[in-house]
Amino acid sequence: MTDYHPMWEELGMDLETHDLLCDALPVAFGDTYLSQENRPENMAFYDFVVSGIHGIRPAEFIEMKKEGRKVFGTFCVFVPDEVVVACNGAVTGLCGGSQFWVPDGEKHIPSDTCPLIKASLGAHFGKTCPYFMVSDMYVGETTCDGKKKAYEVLGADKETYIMDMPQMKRPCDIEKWKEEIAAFAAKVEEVTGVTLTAENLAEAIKVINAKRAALKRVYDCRKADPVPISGKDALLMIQIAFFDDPVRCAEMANKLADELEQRIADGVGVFPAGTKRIMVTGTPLAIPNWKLHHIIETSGAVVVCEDMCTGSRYFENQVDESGTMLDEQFMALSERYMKNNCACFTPNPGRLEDIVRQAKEYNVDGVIDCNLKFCTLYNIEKQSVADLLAEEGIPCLSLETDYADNDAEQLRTRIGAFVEMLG
Ligand code: BJ8
Repeated sequence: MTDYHPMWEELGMDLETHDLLCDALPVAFGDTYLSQENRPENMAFYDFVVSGIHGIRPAEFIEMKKEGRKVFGTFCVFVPDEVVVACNGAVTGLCGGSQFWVPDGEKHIPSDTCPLIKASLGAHFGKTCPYFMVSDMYVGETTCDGKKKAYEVLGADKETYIMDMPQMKRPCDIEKWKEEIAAFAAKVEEVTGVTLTAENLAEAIKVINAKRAALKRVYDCRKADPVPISGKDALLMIQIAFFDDPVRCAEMANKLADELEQRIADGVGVFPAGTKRIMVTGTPLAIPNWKLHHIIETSGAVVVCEDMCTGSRYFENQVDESGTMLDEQFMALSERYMKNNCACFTPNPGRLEDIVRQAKEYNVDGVIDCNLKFCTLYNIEKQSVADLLAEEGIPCLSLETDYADNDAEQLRTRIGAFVEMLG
Protein backbone atom coordinates (compact mmCIF):
# COMPACT_ATOMS: atom_id res chain seq x y z
CA MET A 1 0.00 0.00 0.00
CA THR A 2 1.37 3.40 -1.00
CA ASP A 3 2.50 5.65 1.85
CA TYR A 4 0.67 8.93 1.29
CA HIS A 5 2.30 10.78 4.20
CA PRO A 6 4.62 12.82 1.92
CA MET A 7 1.59 13.90 -0.13
CA TRP A 8 -0.39 14.83 2.98
CA GLU A 9 2.60 16.74 4.34
CA GLU A 10 2.89 18.65 1.09
CA LEU A 11 -0.80 19.50 1.33
CA GLY A 12 -0.10 21.07 4.74
CA MET A 13 -2.13 18.56 6.75
CA ASP A 14 -1.88 17.92 10.48
CA LEU A 15 -0.29 14.49 10.12
CA GLU A 16 -0.39 13.44 13.74
CA THR A 17 -4.12 14.04 14.17
CA HIS A 18 -4.87 12.70 10.72
CA ASP A 19 -3.10 9.43 11.58
CA LEU A 20 -5.64 8.92 14.38
CA LEU A 21 -8.44 9.14 11.83
CA CYS A 22 -6.63 6.79 9.45
CA ASP A 23 -6.27 4.26 12.27
CA ALA A 24 -9.95 4.40 13.23
CA LEU A 25 -11.56 4.19 9.80
CA PRO A 26 -10.50 0.66 8.78
CA VAL A 27 -11.82 -0.69 12.08
CA ALA A 28 -15.18 1.05 11.64
CA PHE A 29 -15.37 -0.08 8.01
CA GLY A 30 -14.44 -3.65 8.86
CA ASP A 31 -17.07 -3.86 11.61
CA THR A 32 -19.80 -2.26 9.52
CA TYR A 33 -19.10 -3.52 6.01
CA LEU A 34 -16.79 -6.47 5.85
CA SER A 35 -18.93 -8.37 8.35
CA GLN A 36 -21.76 -8.53 5.78
CA GLU A 37 -22.38 -11.82 3.99
CA ASN A 38 -22.82 -12.54 0.29
CA ARG A 39 -21.95 -9.03 -0.86
CA PRO A 40 -21.91 -8.35 -4.63
CA GLU A 41 -18.43 -8.98 -6.05
CA ASN A 42 -18.41 -5.54 -7.63
CA MET A 43 -18.41 -3.93 -4.17
CA ALA A 44 -14.68 -4.75 -4.22
CA PHE A 45 -14.10 -1.48 -6.08
CA TYR A 46 -15.84 0.54 -3.37
CA ASP A 47 -13.97 -1.34 -0.63
CA PHE A 48 -10.75 -0.51 -2.43
CA VAL A 49 -11.70 3.19 -2.59
CA VAL A 50 -12.39 3.22 1.15
CA SER A 51 -9.11 1.41 1.87
CA GLY A 52 -7.26 4.37 0.33
CA ILE A 53 -9.89 7.01 0.86
CA HIS A 54 -7.52 9.83 1.79
CA GLY A 55 -4.84 8.77 -0.65
CA ILE A 56 -6.02 7.45 -4.00
CA ARG A 57 -8.47 10.12 -5.14
CA PRO A 58 -6.60 13.10 -3.61
CA ALA A 59 -3.50 11.88 -5.49
CA GLU A 60 -5.54 11.96 -8.70
CA PHE A 61 -6.64 15.51 -7.93
CA ILE A 62 -3.01 16.52 -7.38
CA GLU A 63 -2.07 15.07 -10.77
CA MET A 64 -4.91 17.05 -12.38
CA LYS A 65 -3.71 20.21 -10.70
CA LYS A 66 -0.22 19.61 -12.09
CA GLU A 67 -1.85 19.73 -15.53
CA GLY A 68 -3.36 23.10 -14.63
CA ARG A 69 -6.83 21.76 -13.90
CA LYS A 70 -8.82 23.07 -10.91
CA VAL A 71 -10.65 21.30 -8.11
CA PHE A 72 -13.92 22.71 -6.75
CA GLY A 73 -15.10 21.55 -3.32
CA THR A 74 -18.88 21.53 -2.86
CA PHE A 75 -21.34 20.94 -0.03
CA CYS A 76 -24.68 20.53 -1.72
CA VAL A 77 -26.34 18.70 -4.60
CA PHE A 78 -27.58 22.01 -6.00
CA VAL A 79 -24.15 22.96 -7.34
CA PRO A 80 -24.19 21.94 -11.03
CA ASP A 81 -21.17 19.67 -11.59
CA GLU A 82 -21.79 19.94 -15.34
CA VAL A 83 -20.42 23.47 -15.49
CA VAL A 84 -17.17 22.50 -13.75
CA VAL A 85 -16.72 19.34 -15.81
CA ALA A 86 -17.32 21.33 -19.03
CA CYS A 87 -14.44 23.65 -18.07
CA ASN A 88 -12.14 20.67 -17.50
CA GLY A 89 -12.34 21.07 -13.73
CA ALA A 90 -13.10 18.44 -11.10
CA VAL A 91 -15.66 18.41 -8.30
CA THR A 92 -15.33 16.86 -4.89
CA GLY A 93 -18.08 16.66 -2.30
CA LEU A 94 -16.89 17.93 1.07
CA CYS A 95 -19.71 17.35 3.57
CA GLY A 96 -18.23 15.95 6.77
CA GLY A 97 -19.80 12.75 8.07
CA SER A 98 -17.62 11.92 11.06
CA GLN A 99 -17.68 12.83 14.74
CA PHE A 100 -13.89 12.97 14.49
CA TRP A 101 -14.09 16.44 12.92
CA VAL A 102 -16.83 17.89 15.15
CA PRO A 103 -14.63 19.20 18.04
CA ASP A 104 -12.46 21.18 15.61
CA GLY A 105 -15.62 22.59 14.03
CA GLU A 106 -16.92 23.66 17.43
CA LYS A 107 -13.86 25.87 17.85
CA HIS A 108 -15.20 28.03 15.02
CA ILE A 109 -19.00 27.84 15.17
CA PRO A 110 -21.50 27.27 18.01
CA SER A 111 -21.86 23.72 19.29
CA ASP A 112 -25.63 23.86 18.69
CA THR A 113 -25.05 23.77 14.93
CA CYS A 114 -25.80 20.61 12.93
CA PRO A 115 -22.97 18.05 13.03
CA LEU A 116 -22.65 17.99 9.24
CA ILE A 117 -21.67 21.65 9.24
CA LYS A 118 -19.45 21.34 12.32
CA ALA A 119 -17.66 18.32 10.84
CA SER A 120 -17.13 20.12 7.54
CA LEU A 121 -15.59 23.13 9.25
CA GLY A 122 -13.58 20.89 11.55
CA ALA A 123 -12.14 19.02 8.56
CA HIS A 124 -11.11 22.32 7.02
CA PHE A 125 -9.68 24.09 10.06
CA GLY A 126 -8.17 20.96 11.62
CA LYS A 127 -6.36 20.26 8.34
CA THR A 128 -7.28 16.59 8.60
CA CYS A 129 -9.02 16.02 5.28
CA PRO A 130 -7.05 16.02 2.00
CA TYR A 131 -10.20 16.76 -0.03
CA PHE A 132 -10.47 20.16 1.67
CA MET A 133 -6.74 20.78 1.34
CA VAL A 134 -6.63 19.88 -2.34
CA SER A 135 -9.61 22.03 -3.33
CA ASP A 136 -8.67 25.24 -5.12
CA MET A 137 -11.86 26.85 -3.91
CA TYR A 138 -15.14 26.01 -2.22
CA VAL A 139 -18.61 26.50 -3.64
CA GLY A 140 -21.34 27.15 -1.10
CA GLU A 141 -25.05 27.82 -1.49
CA THR A 142 -27.69 29.64 0.49
CA THR A 143 -29.75 26.63 1.56
CA CYS A 144 -30.00 26.45 5.36
CA ASP A 145 -29.03 29.23 7.77
CA GLY A 146 -26.27 27.16 9.35
CA LYS A 147 -24.52 26.58 6.05
CA LYS A 148 -24.98 30.17 4.92
CA LYS A 149 -23.20 31.51 7.98
CA ALA A 150 -20.61 28.73 8.02
CA TYR A 151 -19.54 29.75 4.50
CA GLU A 152 -18.63 33.18 5.86
CA VAL A 153 -16.32 31.50 8.36
CA LEU A 154 -14.82 29.21 5.71
CA GLY A 155 -14.61 32.06 3.23
CA ALA A 156 -12.39 34.04 5.57
CA ASP A 157 -9.81 31.25 5.25
CA LYS A 158 -10.20 30.03 1.65
CA GLU A 159 -11.94 31.43 -1.40
CA THR A 160 -15.60 30.42 -1.19
CA TYR A 161 -18.02 31.25 -3.97
CA ILE A 162 -21.66 31.34 -2.89
CA MET A 163 -24.60 30.49 -5.13
CA ASP A 164 -27.79 32.26 -4.08
CA MET A 165 -30.45 29.54 -3.91
CA PRO A 166 -34.07 30.55 -4.38
CA GLN A 167 -36.24 29.37 -1.49
CA MET A 168 -39.42 28.90 -3.56
CA LYS A 169 -40.23 27.19 -6.85
CA ARG A 170 -42.16 29.79 -8.83
CA PRO A 171 -41.26 30.34 -12.50
CA CYS A 172 -39.29 33.44 -11.45
CA ASP A 173 -37.25 31.23 -9.08
CA ILE A 174 -36.36 28.81 -11.89
CA GLU A 175 -35.31 31.84 -13.94
CA LYS A 176 -33.31 33.17 -10.98
CA TRP A 177 -31.47 29.85 -10.51
CA LYS A 178 -30.67 29.86 -14.21
CA GLU A 179 -29.06 33.29 -13.76
CA GLU A 180 -27.14 31.98 -10.75
CA ILE A 181 -25.85 29.06 -12.82
CA ALA A 182 -24.75 31.50 -15.54
CA ALA A 183 -22.93 33.62 -12.94
CA PHE A 184 -21.29 30.51 -11.49
CA ALA A 185 -20.22 29.50 -15.01
CA ALA A 186 -18.48 32.86 -15.42
CA LYS A 187 -16.63 32.24 -12.15
CA VAL A 188 -15.64 28.72 -13.21
CA GLU A 189 -14.34 30.11 -16.52
CA GLU A 190 -12.27 32.68 -14.65
CA VAL A 191 -10.79 30.11 -12.25
CA THR A 192 -10.11 27.39 -14.83
CA GLY A 193 -9.13 29.68 -17.71
CA VAL A 194 -11.37 27.55 -19.96
CA THR A 195 -14.19 29.09 -21.99
CA LEU A 196 -17.55 27.44 -21.51
CA THR A 197 -19.15 26.64 -24.85
CA ALA A 198 -22.43 25.01 -25.82
CA GLU A 199 -20.34 22.08 -27.07
CA ASN A 200 -18.30 21.39 -23.94
CA LEU A 201 -21.35 21.95 -21.74
CA ALA A 202 -23.43 19.55 -23.86
CA GLU A 203 -20.72 16.93 -23.44
CA ALA A 204 -20.57 17.47 -19.67
CA ILE A 205 -24.36 17.26 -19.39
CA LYS A 206 -24.18 13.85 -21.09
CA VAL A 207 -21.43 12.68 -18.73
CA ILE A 208 -23.35 13.62 -15.59
CA ASN A 209 -26.63 12.27 -16.98
CA ALA A 210 -24.88 8.96 -17.66
CA LYS A 211 -23.63 8.89 -14.09
CA ARG A 212 -27.17 9.51 -12.81
CA ALA A 213 -28.56 6.76 -15.06
CA ALA A 214 -26.01 4.26 -13.77
CA LEU A 215 -26.73 5.04 -10.12
CA LYS A 216 -30.44 4.74 -10.85
CA ARG A 217 -29.92 1.26 -12.34
CA VAL A 218 -28.46 0.10 -9.02
CA TYR A 219 -31.33 1.66 -7.11
CA ASP A 220 -33.89 0.03 -9.42
CA CYS A 221 -32.41 -3.35 -8.48
CA ARG A 222 -33.25 -2.61 -4.87
CA LYS A 223 -36.92 -2.84 -5.75
CA ALA A 224 -36.57 -6.65 -6.00
CA ASP A 225 -37.38 -9.09 -3.23
CA PRO A 226 -35.06 -10.64 -2.14
CA VAL A 227 -33.02 -7.49 -2.41
CA PRO A 228 -29.67 -8.18 -4.17
CA ILE A 229 -27.62 -5.52 -2.32
CA SER A 230 -27.67 -4.22 1.22
CA GLY A 231 -28.65 -0.64 2.02
CA LYS A 232 -25.19 -0.12 3.49
CA ASP A 233 -23.51 -1.08 0.22
CA ALA A 234 -25.85 1.08 -1.88
CA LEU A 235 -25.22 4.00 0.47
CA LEU A 236 -21.47 3.53 0.13
CA MET A 237 -21.76 3.63 -3.66
CA ILE A 238 -23.63 6.96 -3.49
CA GLN A 239 -21.28 8.45 -0.91
CA ILE A 240 -18.27 7.64 -3.11
CA ALA A 241 -20.04 9.08 -6.18
CA PHE A 242 -19.72 12.54 -4.62
CA PHE A 243 -15.96 12.65 -5.08
CA ASP A 244 -15.16 10.07 -7.75
CA ASP A 245 -14.48 10.82 -11.39
CA PRO A 246 -17.97 10.88 -12.99
CA VAL A 247 -17.08 8.63 -15.94
CA ARG A 248 -15.50 5.99 -13.71
CA CYS A 249 -18.40 6.35 -11.28
CA ALA A 250 -20.87 5.50 -14.06
CA GLU A 251 -18.73 2.61 -15.27
CA MET A 252 -18.45 1.02 -11.82
CA ALA A 253 -22.13 1.57 -10.99
CA ASN A 254 -23.11 -0.02 -14.31
CA LYS A 255 -20.91 -3.04 -13.54
CA LEU A 256 -22.54 -3.33 -10.15
CA ALA A 257 -25.99 -3.01 -11.74
CA ASP A 258 -25.13 -5.79 -14.25
CA GLU A 259 -24.29 -8.08 -11.37
CA LEU A 260 -27.39 -7.12 -9.39
CA GLU A 261 -29.65 -7.70 -12.39
CA GLN A 262 -28.11 -11.15 -12.74
CA ARG A 263 -28.65 -11.79 -9.05
CA ILE A 264 -32.32 -10.87 -9.43
CA ALA A 265 -32.65 -13.23 -12.39
CA ASP A 266 -31.07 -15.98 -10.26
CA GLY A 267 -33.18 -15.15 -7.21
CA VAL A 268 -30.10 -14.26 -5.15
CA GLY A 269 -30.49 -11.83 -2.27
CA VAL A 270 -28.45 -10.53 0.65
CA PHE A 271 -31.40 -10.90 3.02
CA PRO A 272 -34.10 -13.58 2.86
CA ALA A 273 -37.18 -12.78 0.76
CA GLY A 274 -39.80 -11.13 2.92
CA THR A 275 -37.30 -9.24 5.11
CA LYS A 276 -38.94 -6.00 6.23
CA ARG A 277 -38.11 -3.23 3.78
CA ILE A 278 -37.27 0.24 5.08
CA MET A 279 -36.99 3.57 3.31
CA VAL A 280 -34.82 6.15 5.06
CA THR A 281 -35.50 9.86 4.63
CA GLY A 282 -34.17 13.01 6.28
CA THR A 283 -30.83 14.77 6.39
CA PRO A 284 -27.96 13.49 4.23
CA LEU A 285 -25.63 10.70 5.39
CA ALA A 286 -22.17 11.95 4.42
CA ILE A 287 -19.32 9.45 4.40
CA PRO A 288 -18.45 7.77 6.83
CA ASN A 289 -21.83 8.10 8.49
CA TRP A 290 -23.13 4.52 8.32
CA LYS A 291 -24.62 4.38 11.80
CA LEU A 292 -28.32 4.33 10.95
CA HIS A 293 -28.09 1.80 8.11
CA HIS A 294 -25.91 -0.48 10.21
CA ILE A 295 -28.38 -0.47 13.08
CA ILE A 296 -31.38 -1.08 10.80
CA GLU A 297 -29.67 -3.91 8.94
CA THR A 298 -28.56 -5.62 12.13
CA SER A 299 -32.08 -5.32 13.57
CA GLY A 300 -33.85 -7.65 11.18
CA ALA A 301 -34.70 -5.22 8.36
CA VAL A 302 -33.11 -4.01 5.13
CA VAL A 303 -32.84 -0.46 3.76
CA VAL A 304 -34.11 -0.44 0.16
CA CYS A 305 -34.18 3.28 -0.59
CA GLU A 306 -32.85 6.59 0.71
CA ASP A 307 -35.02 9.61 -0.07
CA MET A 308 -32.27 12.10 0.60
CA CYS A 309 -29.37 13.87 -1.09
CA THR A 310 -27.11 10.89 -0.39
CA GLY A 311 -29.73 8.78 -2.10
CA SER A 312 -32.29 9.08 -4.86
CA ARG A 313 -32.29 12.89 -4.86
CA TYR A 314 -28.72 12.73 -6.18
CA PHE A 315 -29.66 10.97 -9.42
CA GLU A 316 -33.38 11.43 -10.02
CA ASN A 317 -34.29 13.66 -12.99
CA GLN A 318 -32.02 14.10 -15.98
CA VAL A 319 -30.95 17.37 -17.60
CA ASP A 320 -32.59 17.91 -21.00
CA GLU A 321 -29.83 17.35 -23.56
CA SER A 322 -31.56 19.04 -26.49
CA GLY A 323 -30.29 22.60 -25.89
CA THR A 324 -27.77 23.88 -28.42
CA MET A 325 -27.09 27.32 -26.91
CA LEU A 326 -25.72 28.14 -23.49
CA ASP A 327 -28.85 30.04 -22.51
CA GLU A 328 -31.05 27.00 -23.19
CA GLN A 329 -28.61 24.71 -21.40
CA PHE A 330 -28.52 26.93 -18.31
CA MET A 331 -32.31 26.78 -18.25
CA ALA A 332 -32.26 22.99 -18.66
CA LEU A 333 -29.83 22.76 -15.72
CA SER A 334 -31.99 25.08 -13.62
CA GLU A 335 -35.13 23.07 -14.35
CA ARG A 336 -33.45 19.82 -13.36
CA TYR A 337 -31.77 21.08 -10.20
CA MET A 338 -34.88 22.91 -9.03
CA LYS A 339 -36.67 19.55 -8.97
CA ASN A 340 -34.62 18.70 -5.87
CA ASN A 341 -37.00 18.77 -2.96
CA CYS A 342 -34.70 19.93 -0.17
CA ALA A 343 -36.40 21.10 3.01
CA CYS A 344 -34.92 24.57 2.42
CA PHE A 345 -37.89 25.28 0.10
CA THR A 346 -41.15 26.75 1.30
CA PRO A 347 -43.61 25.28 0.75
CA ASN A 348 -42.06 21.90 0.01
CA PRO A 349 -44.85 19.49 -1.00
CA GLY A 350 -42.51 17.80 -3.52
CA ARG A 351 -40.59 16.01 -0.77
CA LEU A 352 -43.77 14.50 0.62
CA GLU A 353 -44.79 13.38 -2.87
CA ASP A 354 -41.32 11.85 -3.39
CA ILE A 355 -41.55 9.92 -0.13
CA VAL A 356 -44.95 8.42 -0.87
CA ARG A 357 -44.11 7.68 -4.52
CA GLN A 358 -40.88 5.90 -3.58
CA ALA A 359 -42.46 4.07 -0.66
CA LYS A 360 -44.71 2.45 -3.28
CA GLU A 361 -42.04 2.00 -5.97
CA TYR A 362 -39.68 0.24 -3.55
CA ASN A 363 -42.55 -1.58 -1.85
CA VAL A 364 -41.46 -0.51 1.63
CA ASP A 365 -42.94 -1.77 4.87
CA GLY A 366 -41.97 1.32 6.84
CA VAL A 367 -40.18 4.67 6.68
CA ILE A 368 -37.53 5.94 9.09
CA ASP A 369 -37.30 9.74 9.03
CA CYS A 370 -34.00 10.55 10.68
CA ASN A 371 -32.63 14.04 11.18
CA LEU A 372 -29.37 15.37 12.38
CA LYS A 373 -29.60 17.33 15.62
CA PHE A 374 -30.03 21.08 15.14
CA CYS A 375 -31.29 20.75 11.56
CA THR A 376 -34.38 22.91 11.89
CA LEU A 377 -35.48 22.44 8.27
CA TYR A 378 -35.86 18.68 8.35
CA ASN A 379 -36.94 18.67 11.97
CA ILE A 380 -39.95 20.86 11.21
CA GLU A 381 -40.90 18.75 8.18
CA LYS A 382 -40.99 15.63 10.39
CA GLN A 383 -44.56 16.25 11.39
CA SER A 384 -45.89 16.62 7.85
CA VAL A 385 -43.95 13.51 6.80
CA ALA A 386 -45.45 11.53 9.71
CA ASP A 387 -48.97 12.85 9.05
CA LEU A 388 -48.90 12.02 5.35
CA LEU A 389 -47.49 8.54 5.90
CA ALA A 390 -50.19 7.90 8.52
CA GLU A 391 -52.81 8.89 5.95
CA GLU A 392 -51.23 6.51 3.47
CA GLY A 393 -51.13 3.70 6.03
CA ILE A 394 -47.33 3.47 5.91
CA PRO A 395 -45.70 3.08 9.35
CA CYS A 396 -43.18 5.81 10.15
CA LEU A 397 -40.55 6.20 12.86
CA SER A 398 -39.10 9.68 13.47
CA LEU A 399 -35.62 9.83 14.94
CA GLU A 400 -33.00 12.43 15.70
CA THR A 401 -29.32 11.70 16.09
CA ASP A 402 -25.84 13.07 15.54
CA TYR A 403 -22.46 11.58 14.69
CA ALA A 404 -21.59 10.41 18.21
CA ASP A 405 -22.11 6.75 19.06
CA ASN A 406 -23.52 7.26 22.53
CA ASP A 407 -27.15 6.98 21.37
CA ALA A 408 -26.53 3.81 19.33
CA GLU A 409 -28.13 1.47 21.86
CA GLN A 410 -31.15 3.73 22.29
CA LEU A 411 -31.56 3.87 18.50
CA ARG A 412 -31.20 0.11 18.31
CA THR A 413 -34.00 -0.34 20.85
CA ARG A 414 -36.35 2.00 19.01
CA ILE A 415 -35.55 0.63 15.57
CA GLY A 416 -35.81 -2.96 16.82
CA ALA A 417 -39.27 -2.23 18.26
CA PHE A 418 -40.32 -0.55 15.01
CA VAL A 419 -39.22 -3.51 12.90
CA GLU A 420 -41.00 -5.89 15.25
CA MET A 421 -44.14 -3.79 14.99
CA LEU A 422 -43.98 -4.15 11.19
CA GLY A 423 -44.70 -7.81 11.82
S1 BJ8 B 1 -30.11 19.97 -1.04
S2 BJ8 B 1 -30.35 18.54 2.20
S3 BJ8 B 1 -27.25 18.76 0.45
S4 BJ8 B 1 -28.86 21.69 1.74
S5 BJ8 B 1 -28.50 18.75 7.75
S6 BJ8 B 1 -26.40 21.34 6.62
S7 BJ8 B 1 -29.89 21.35 5.77
S8 BJ8 B 1 -28.77 22.02 9.11
S9 BJ8 B 1 -27.41 19.20 4.12
FE1 BJ8 B 1 -28.40 19.60 2.28
FE2 BJ8 B 1 -28.23 20.66 -0.13
FE3 BJ8 B 1 -30.57 20.46 1.09
FE4 BJ8 B 1 -29.38 18.31 0.19
FE5 BJ8 B 1 -28.31 22.43 6.95
FE6 BJ8 B 1 -29.85 20.51 7.85
FE7 BJ8 B 1 -27.29 20.48 8.45
FE8 BJ8 B 1 -28.08 20.06 5.92
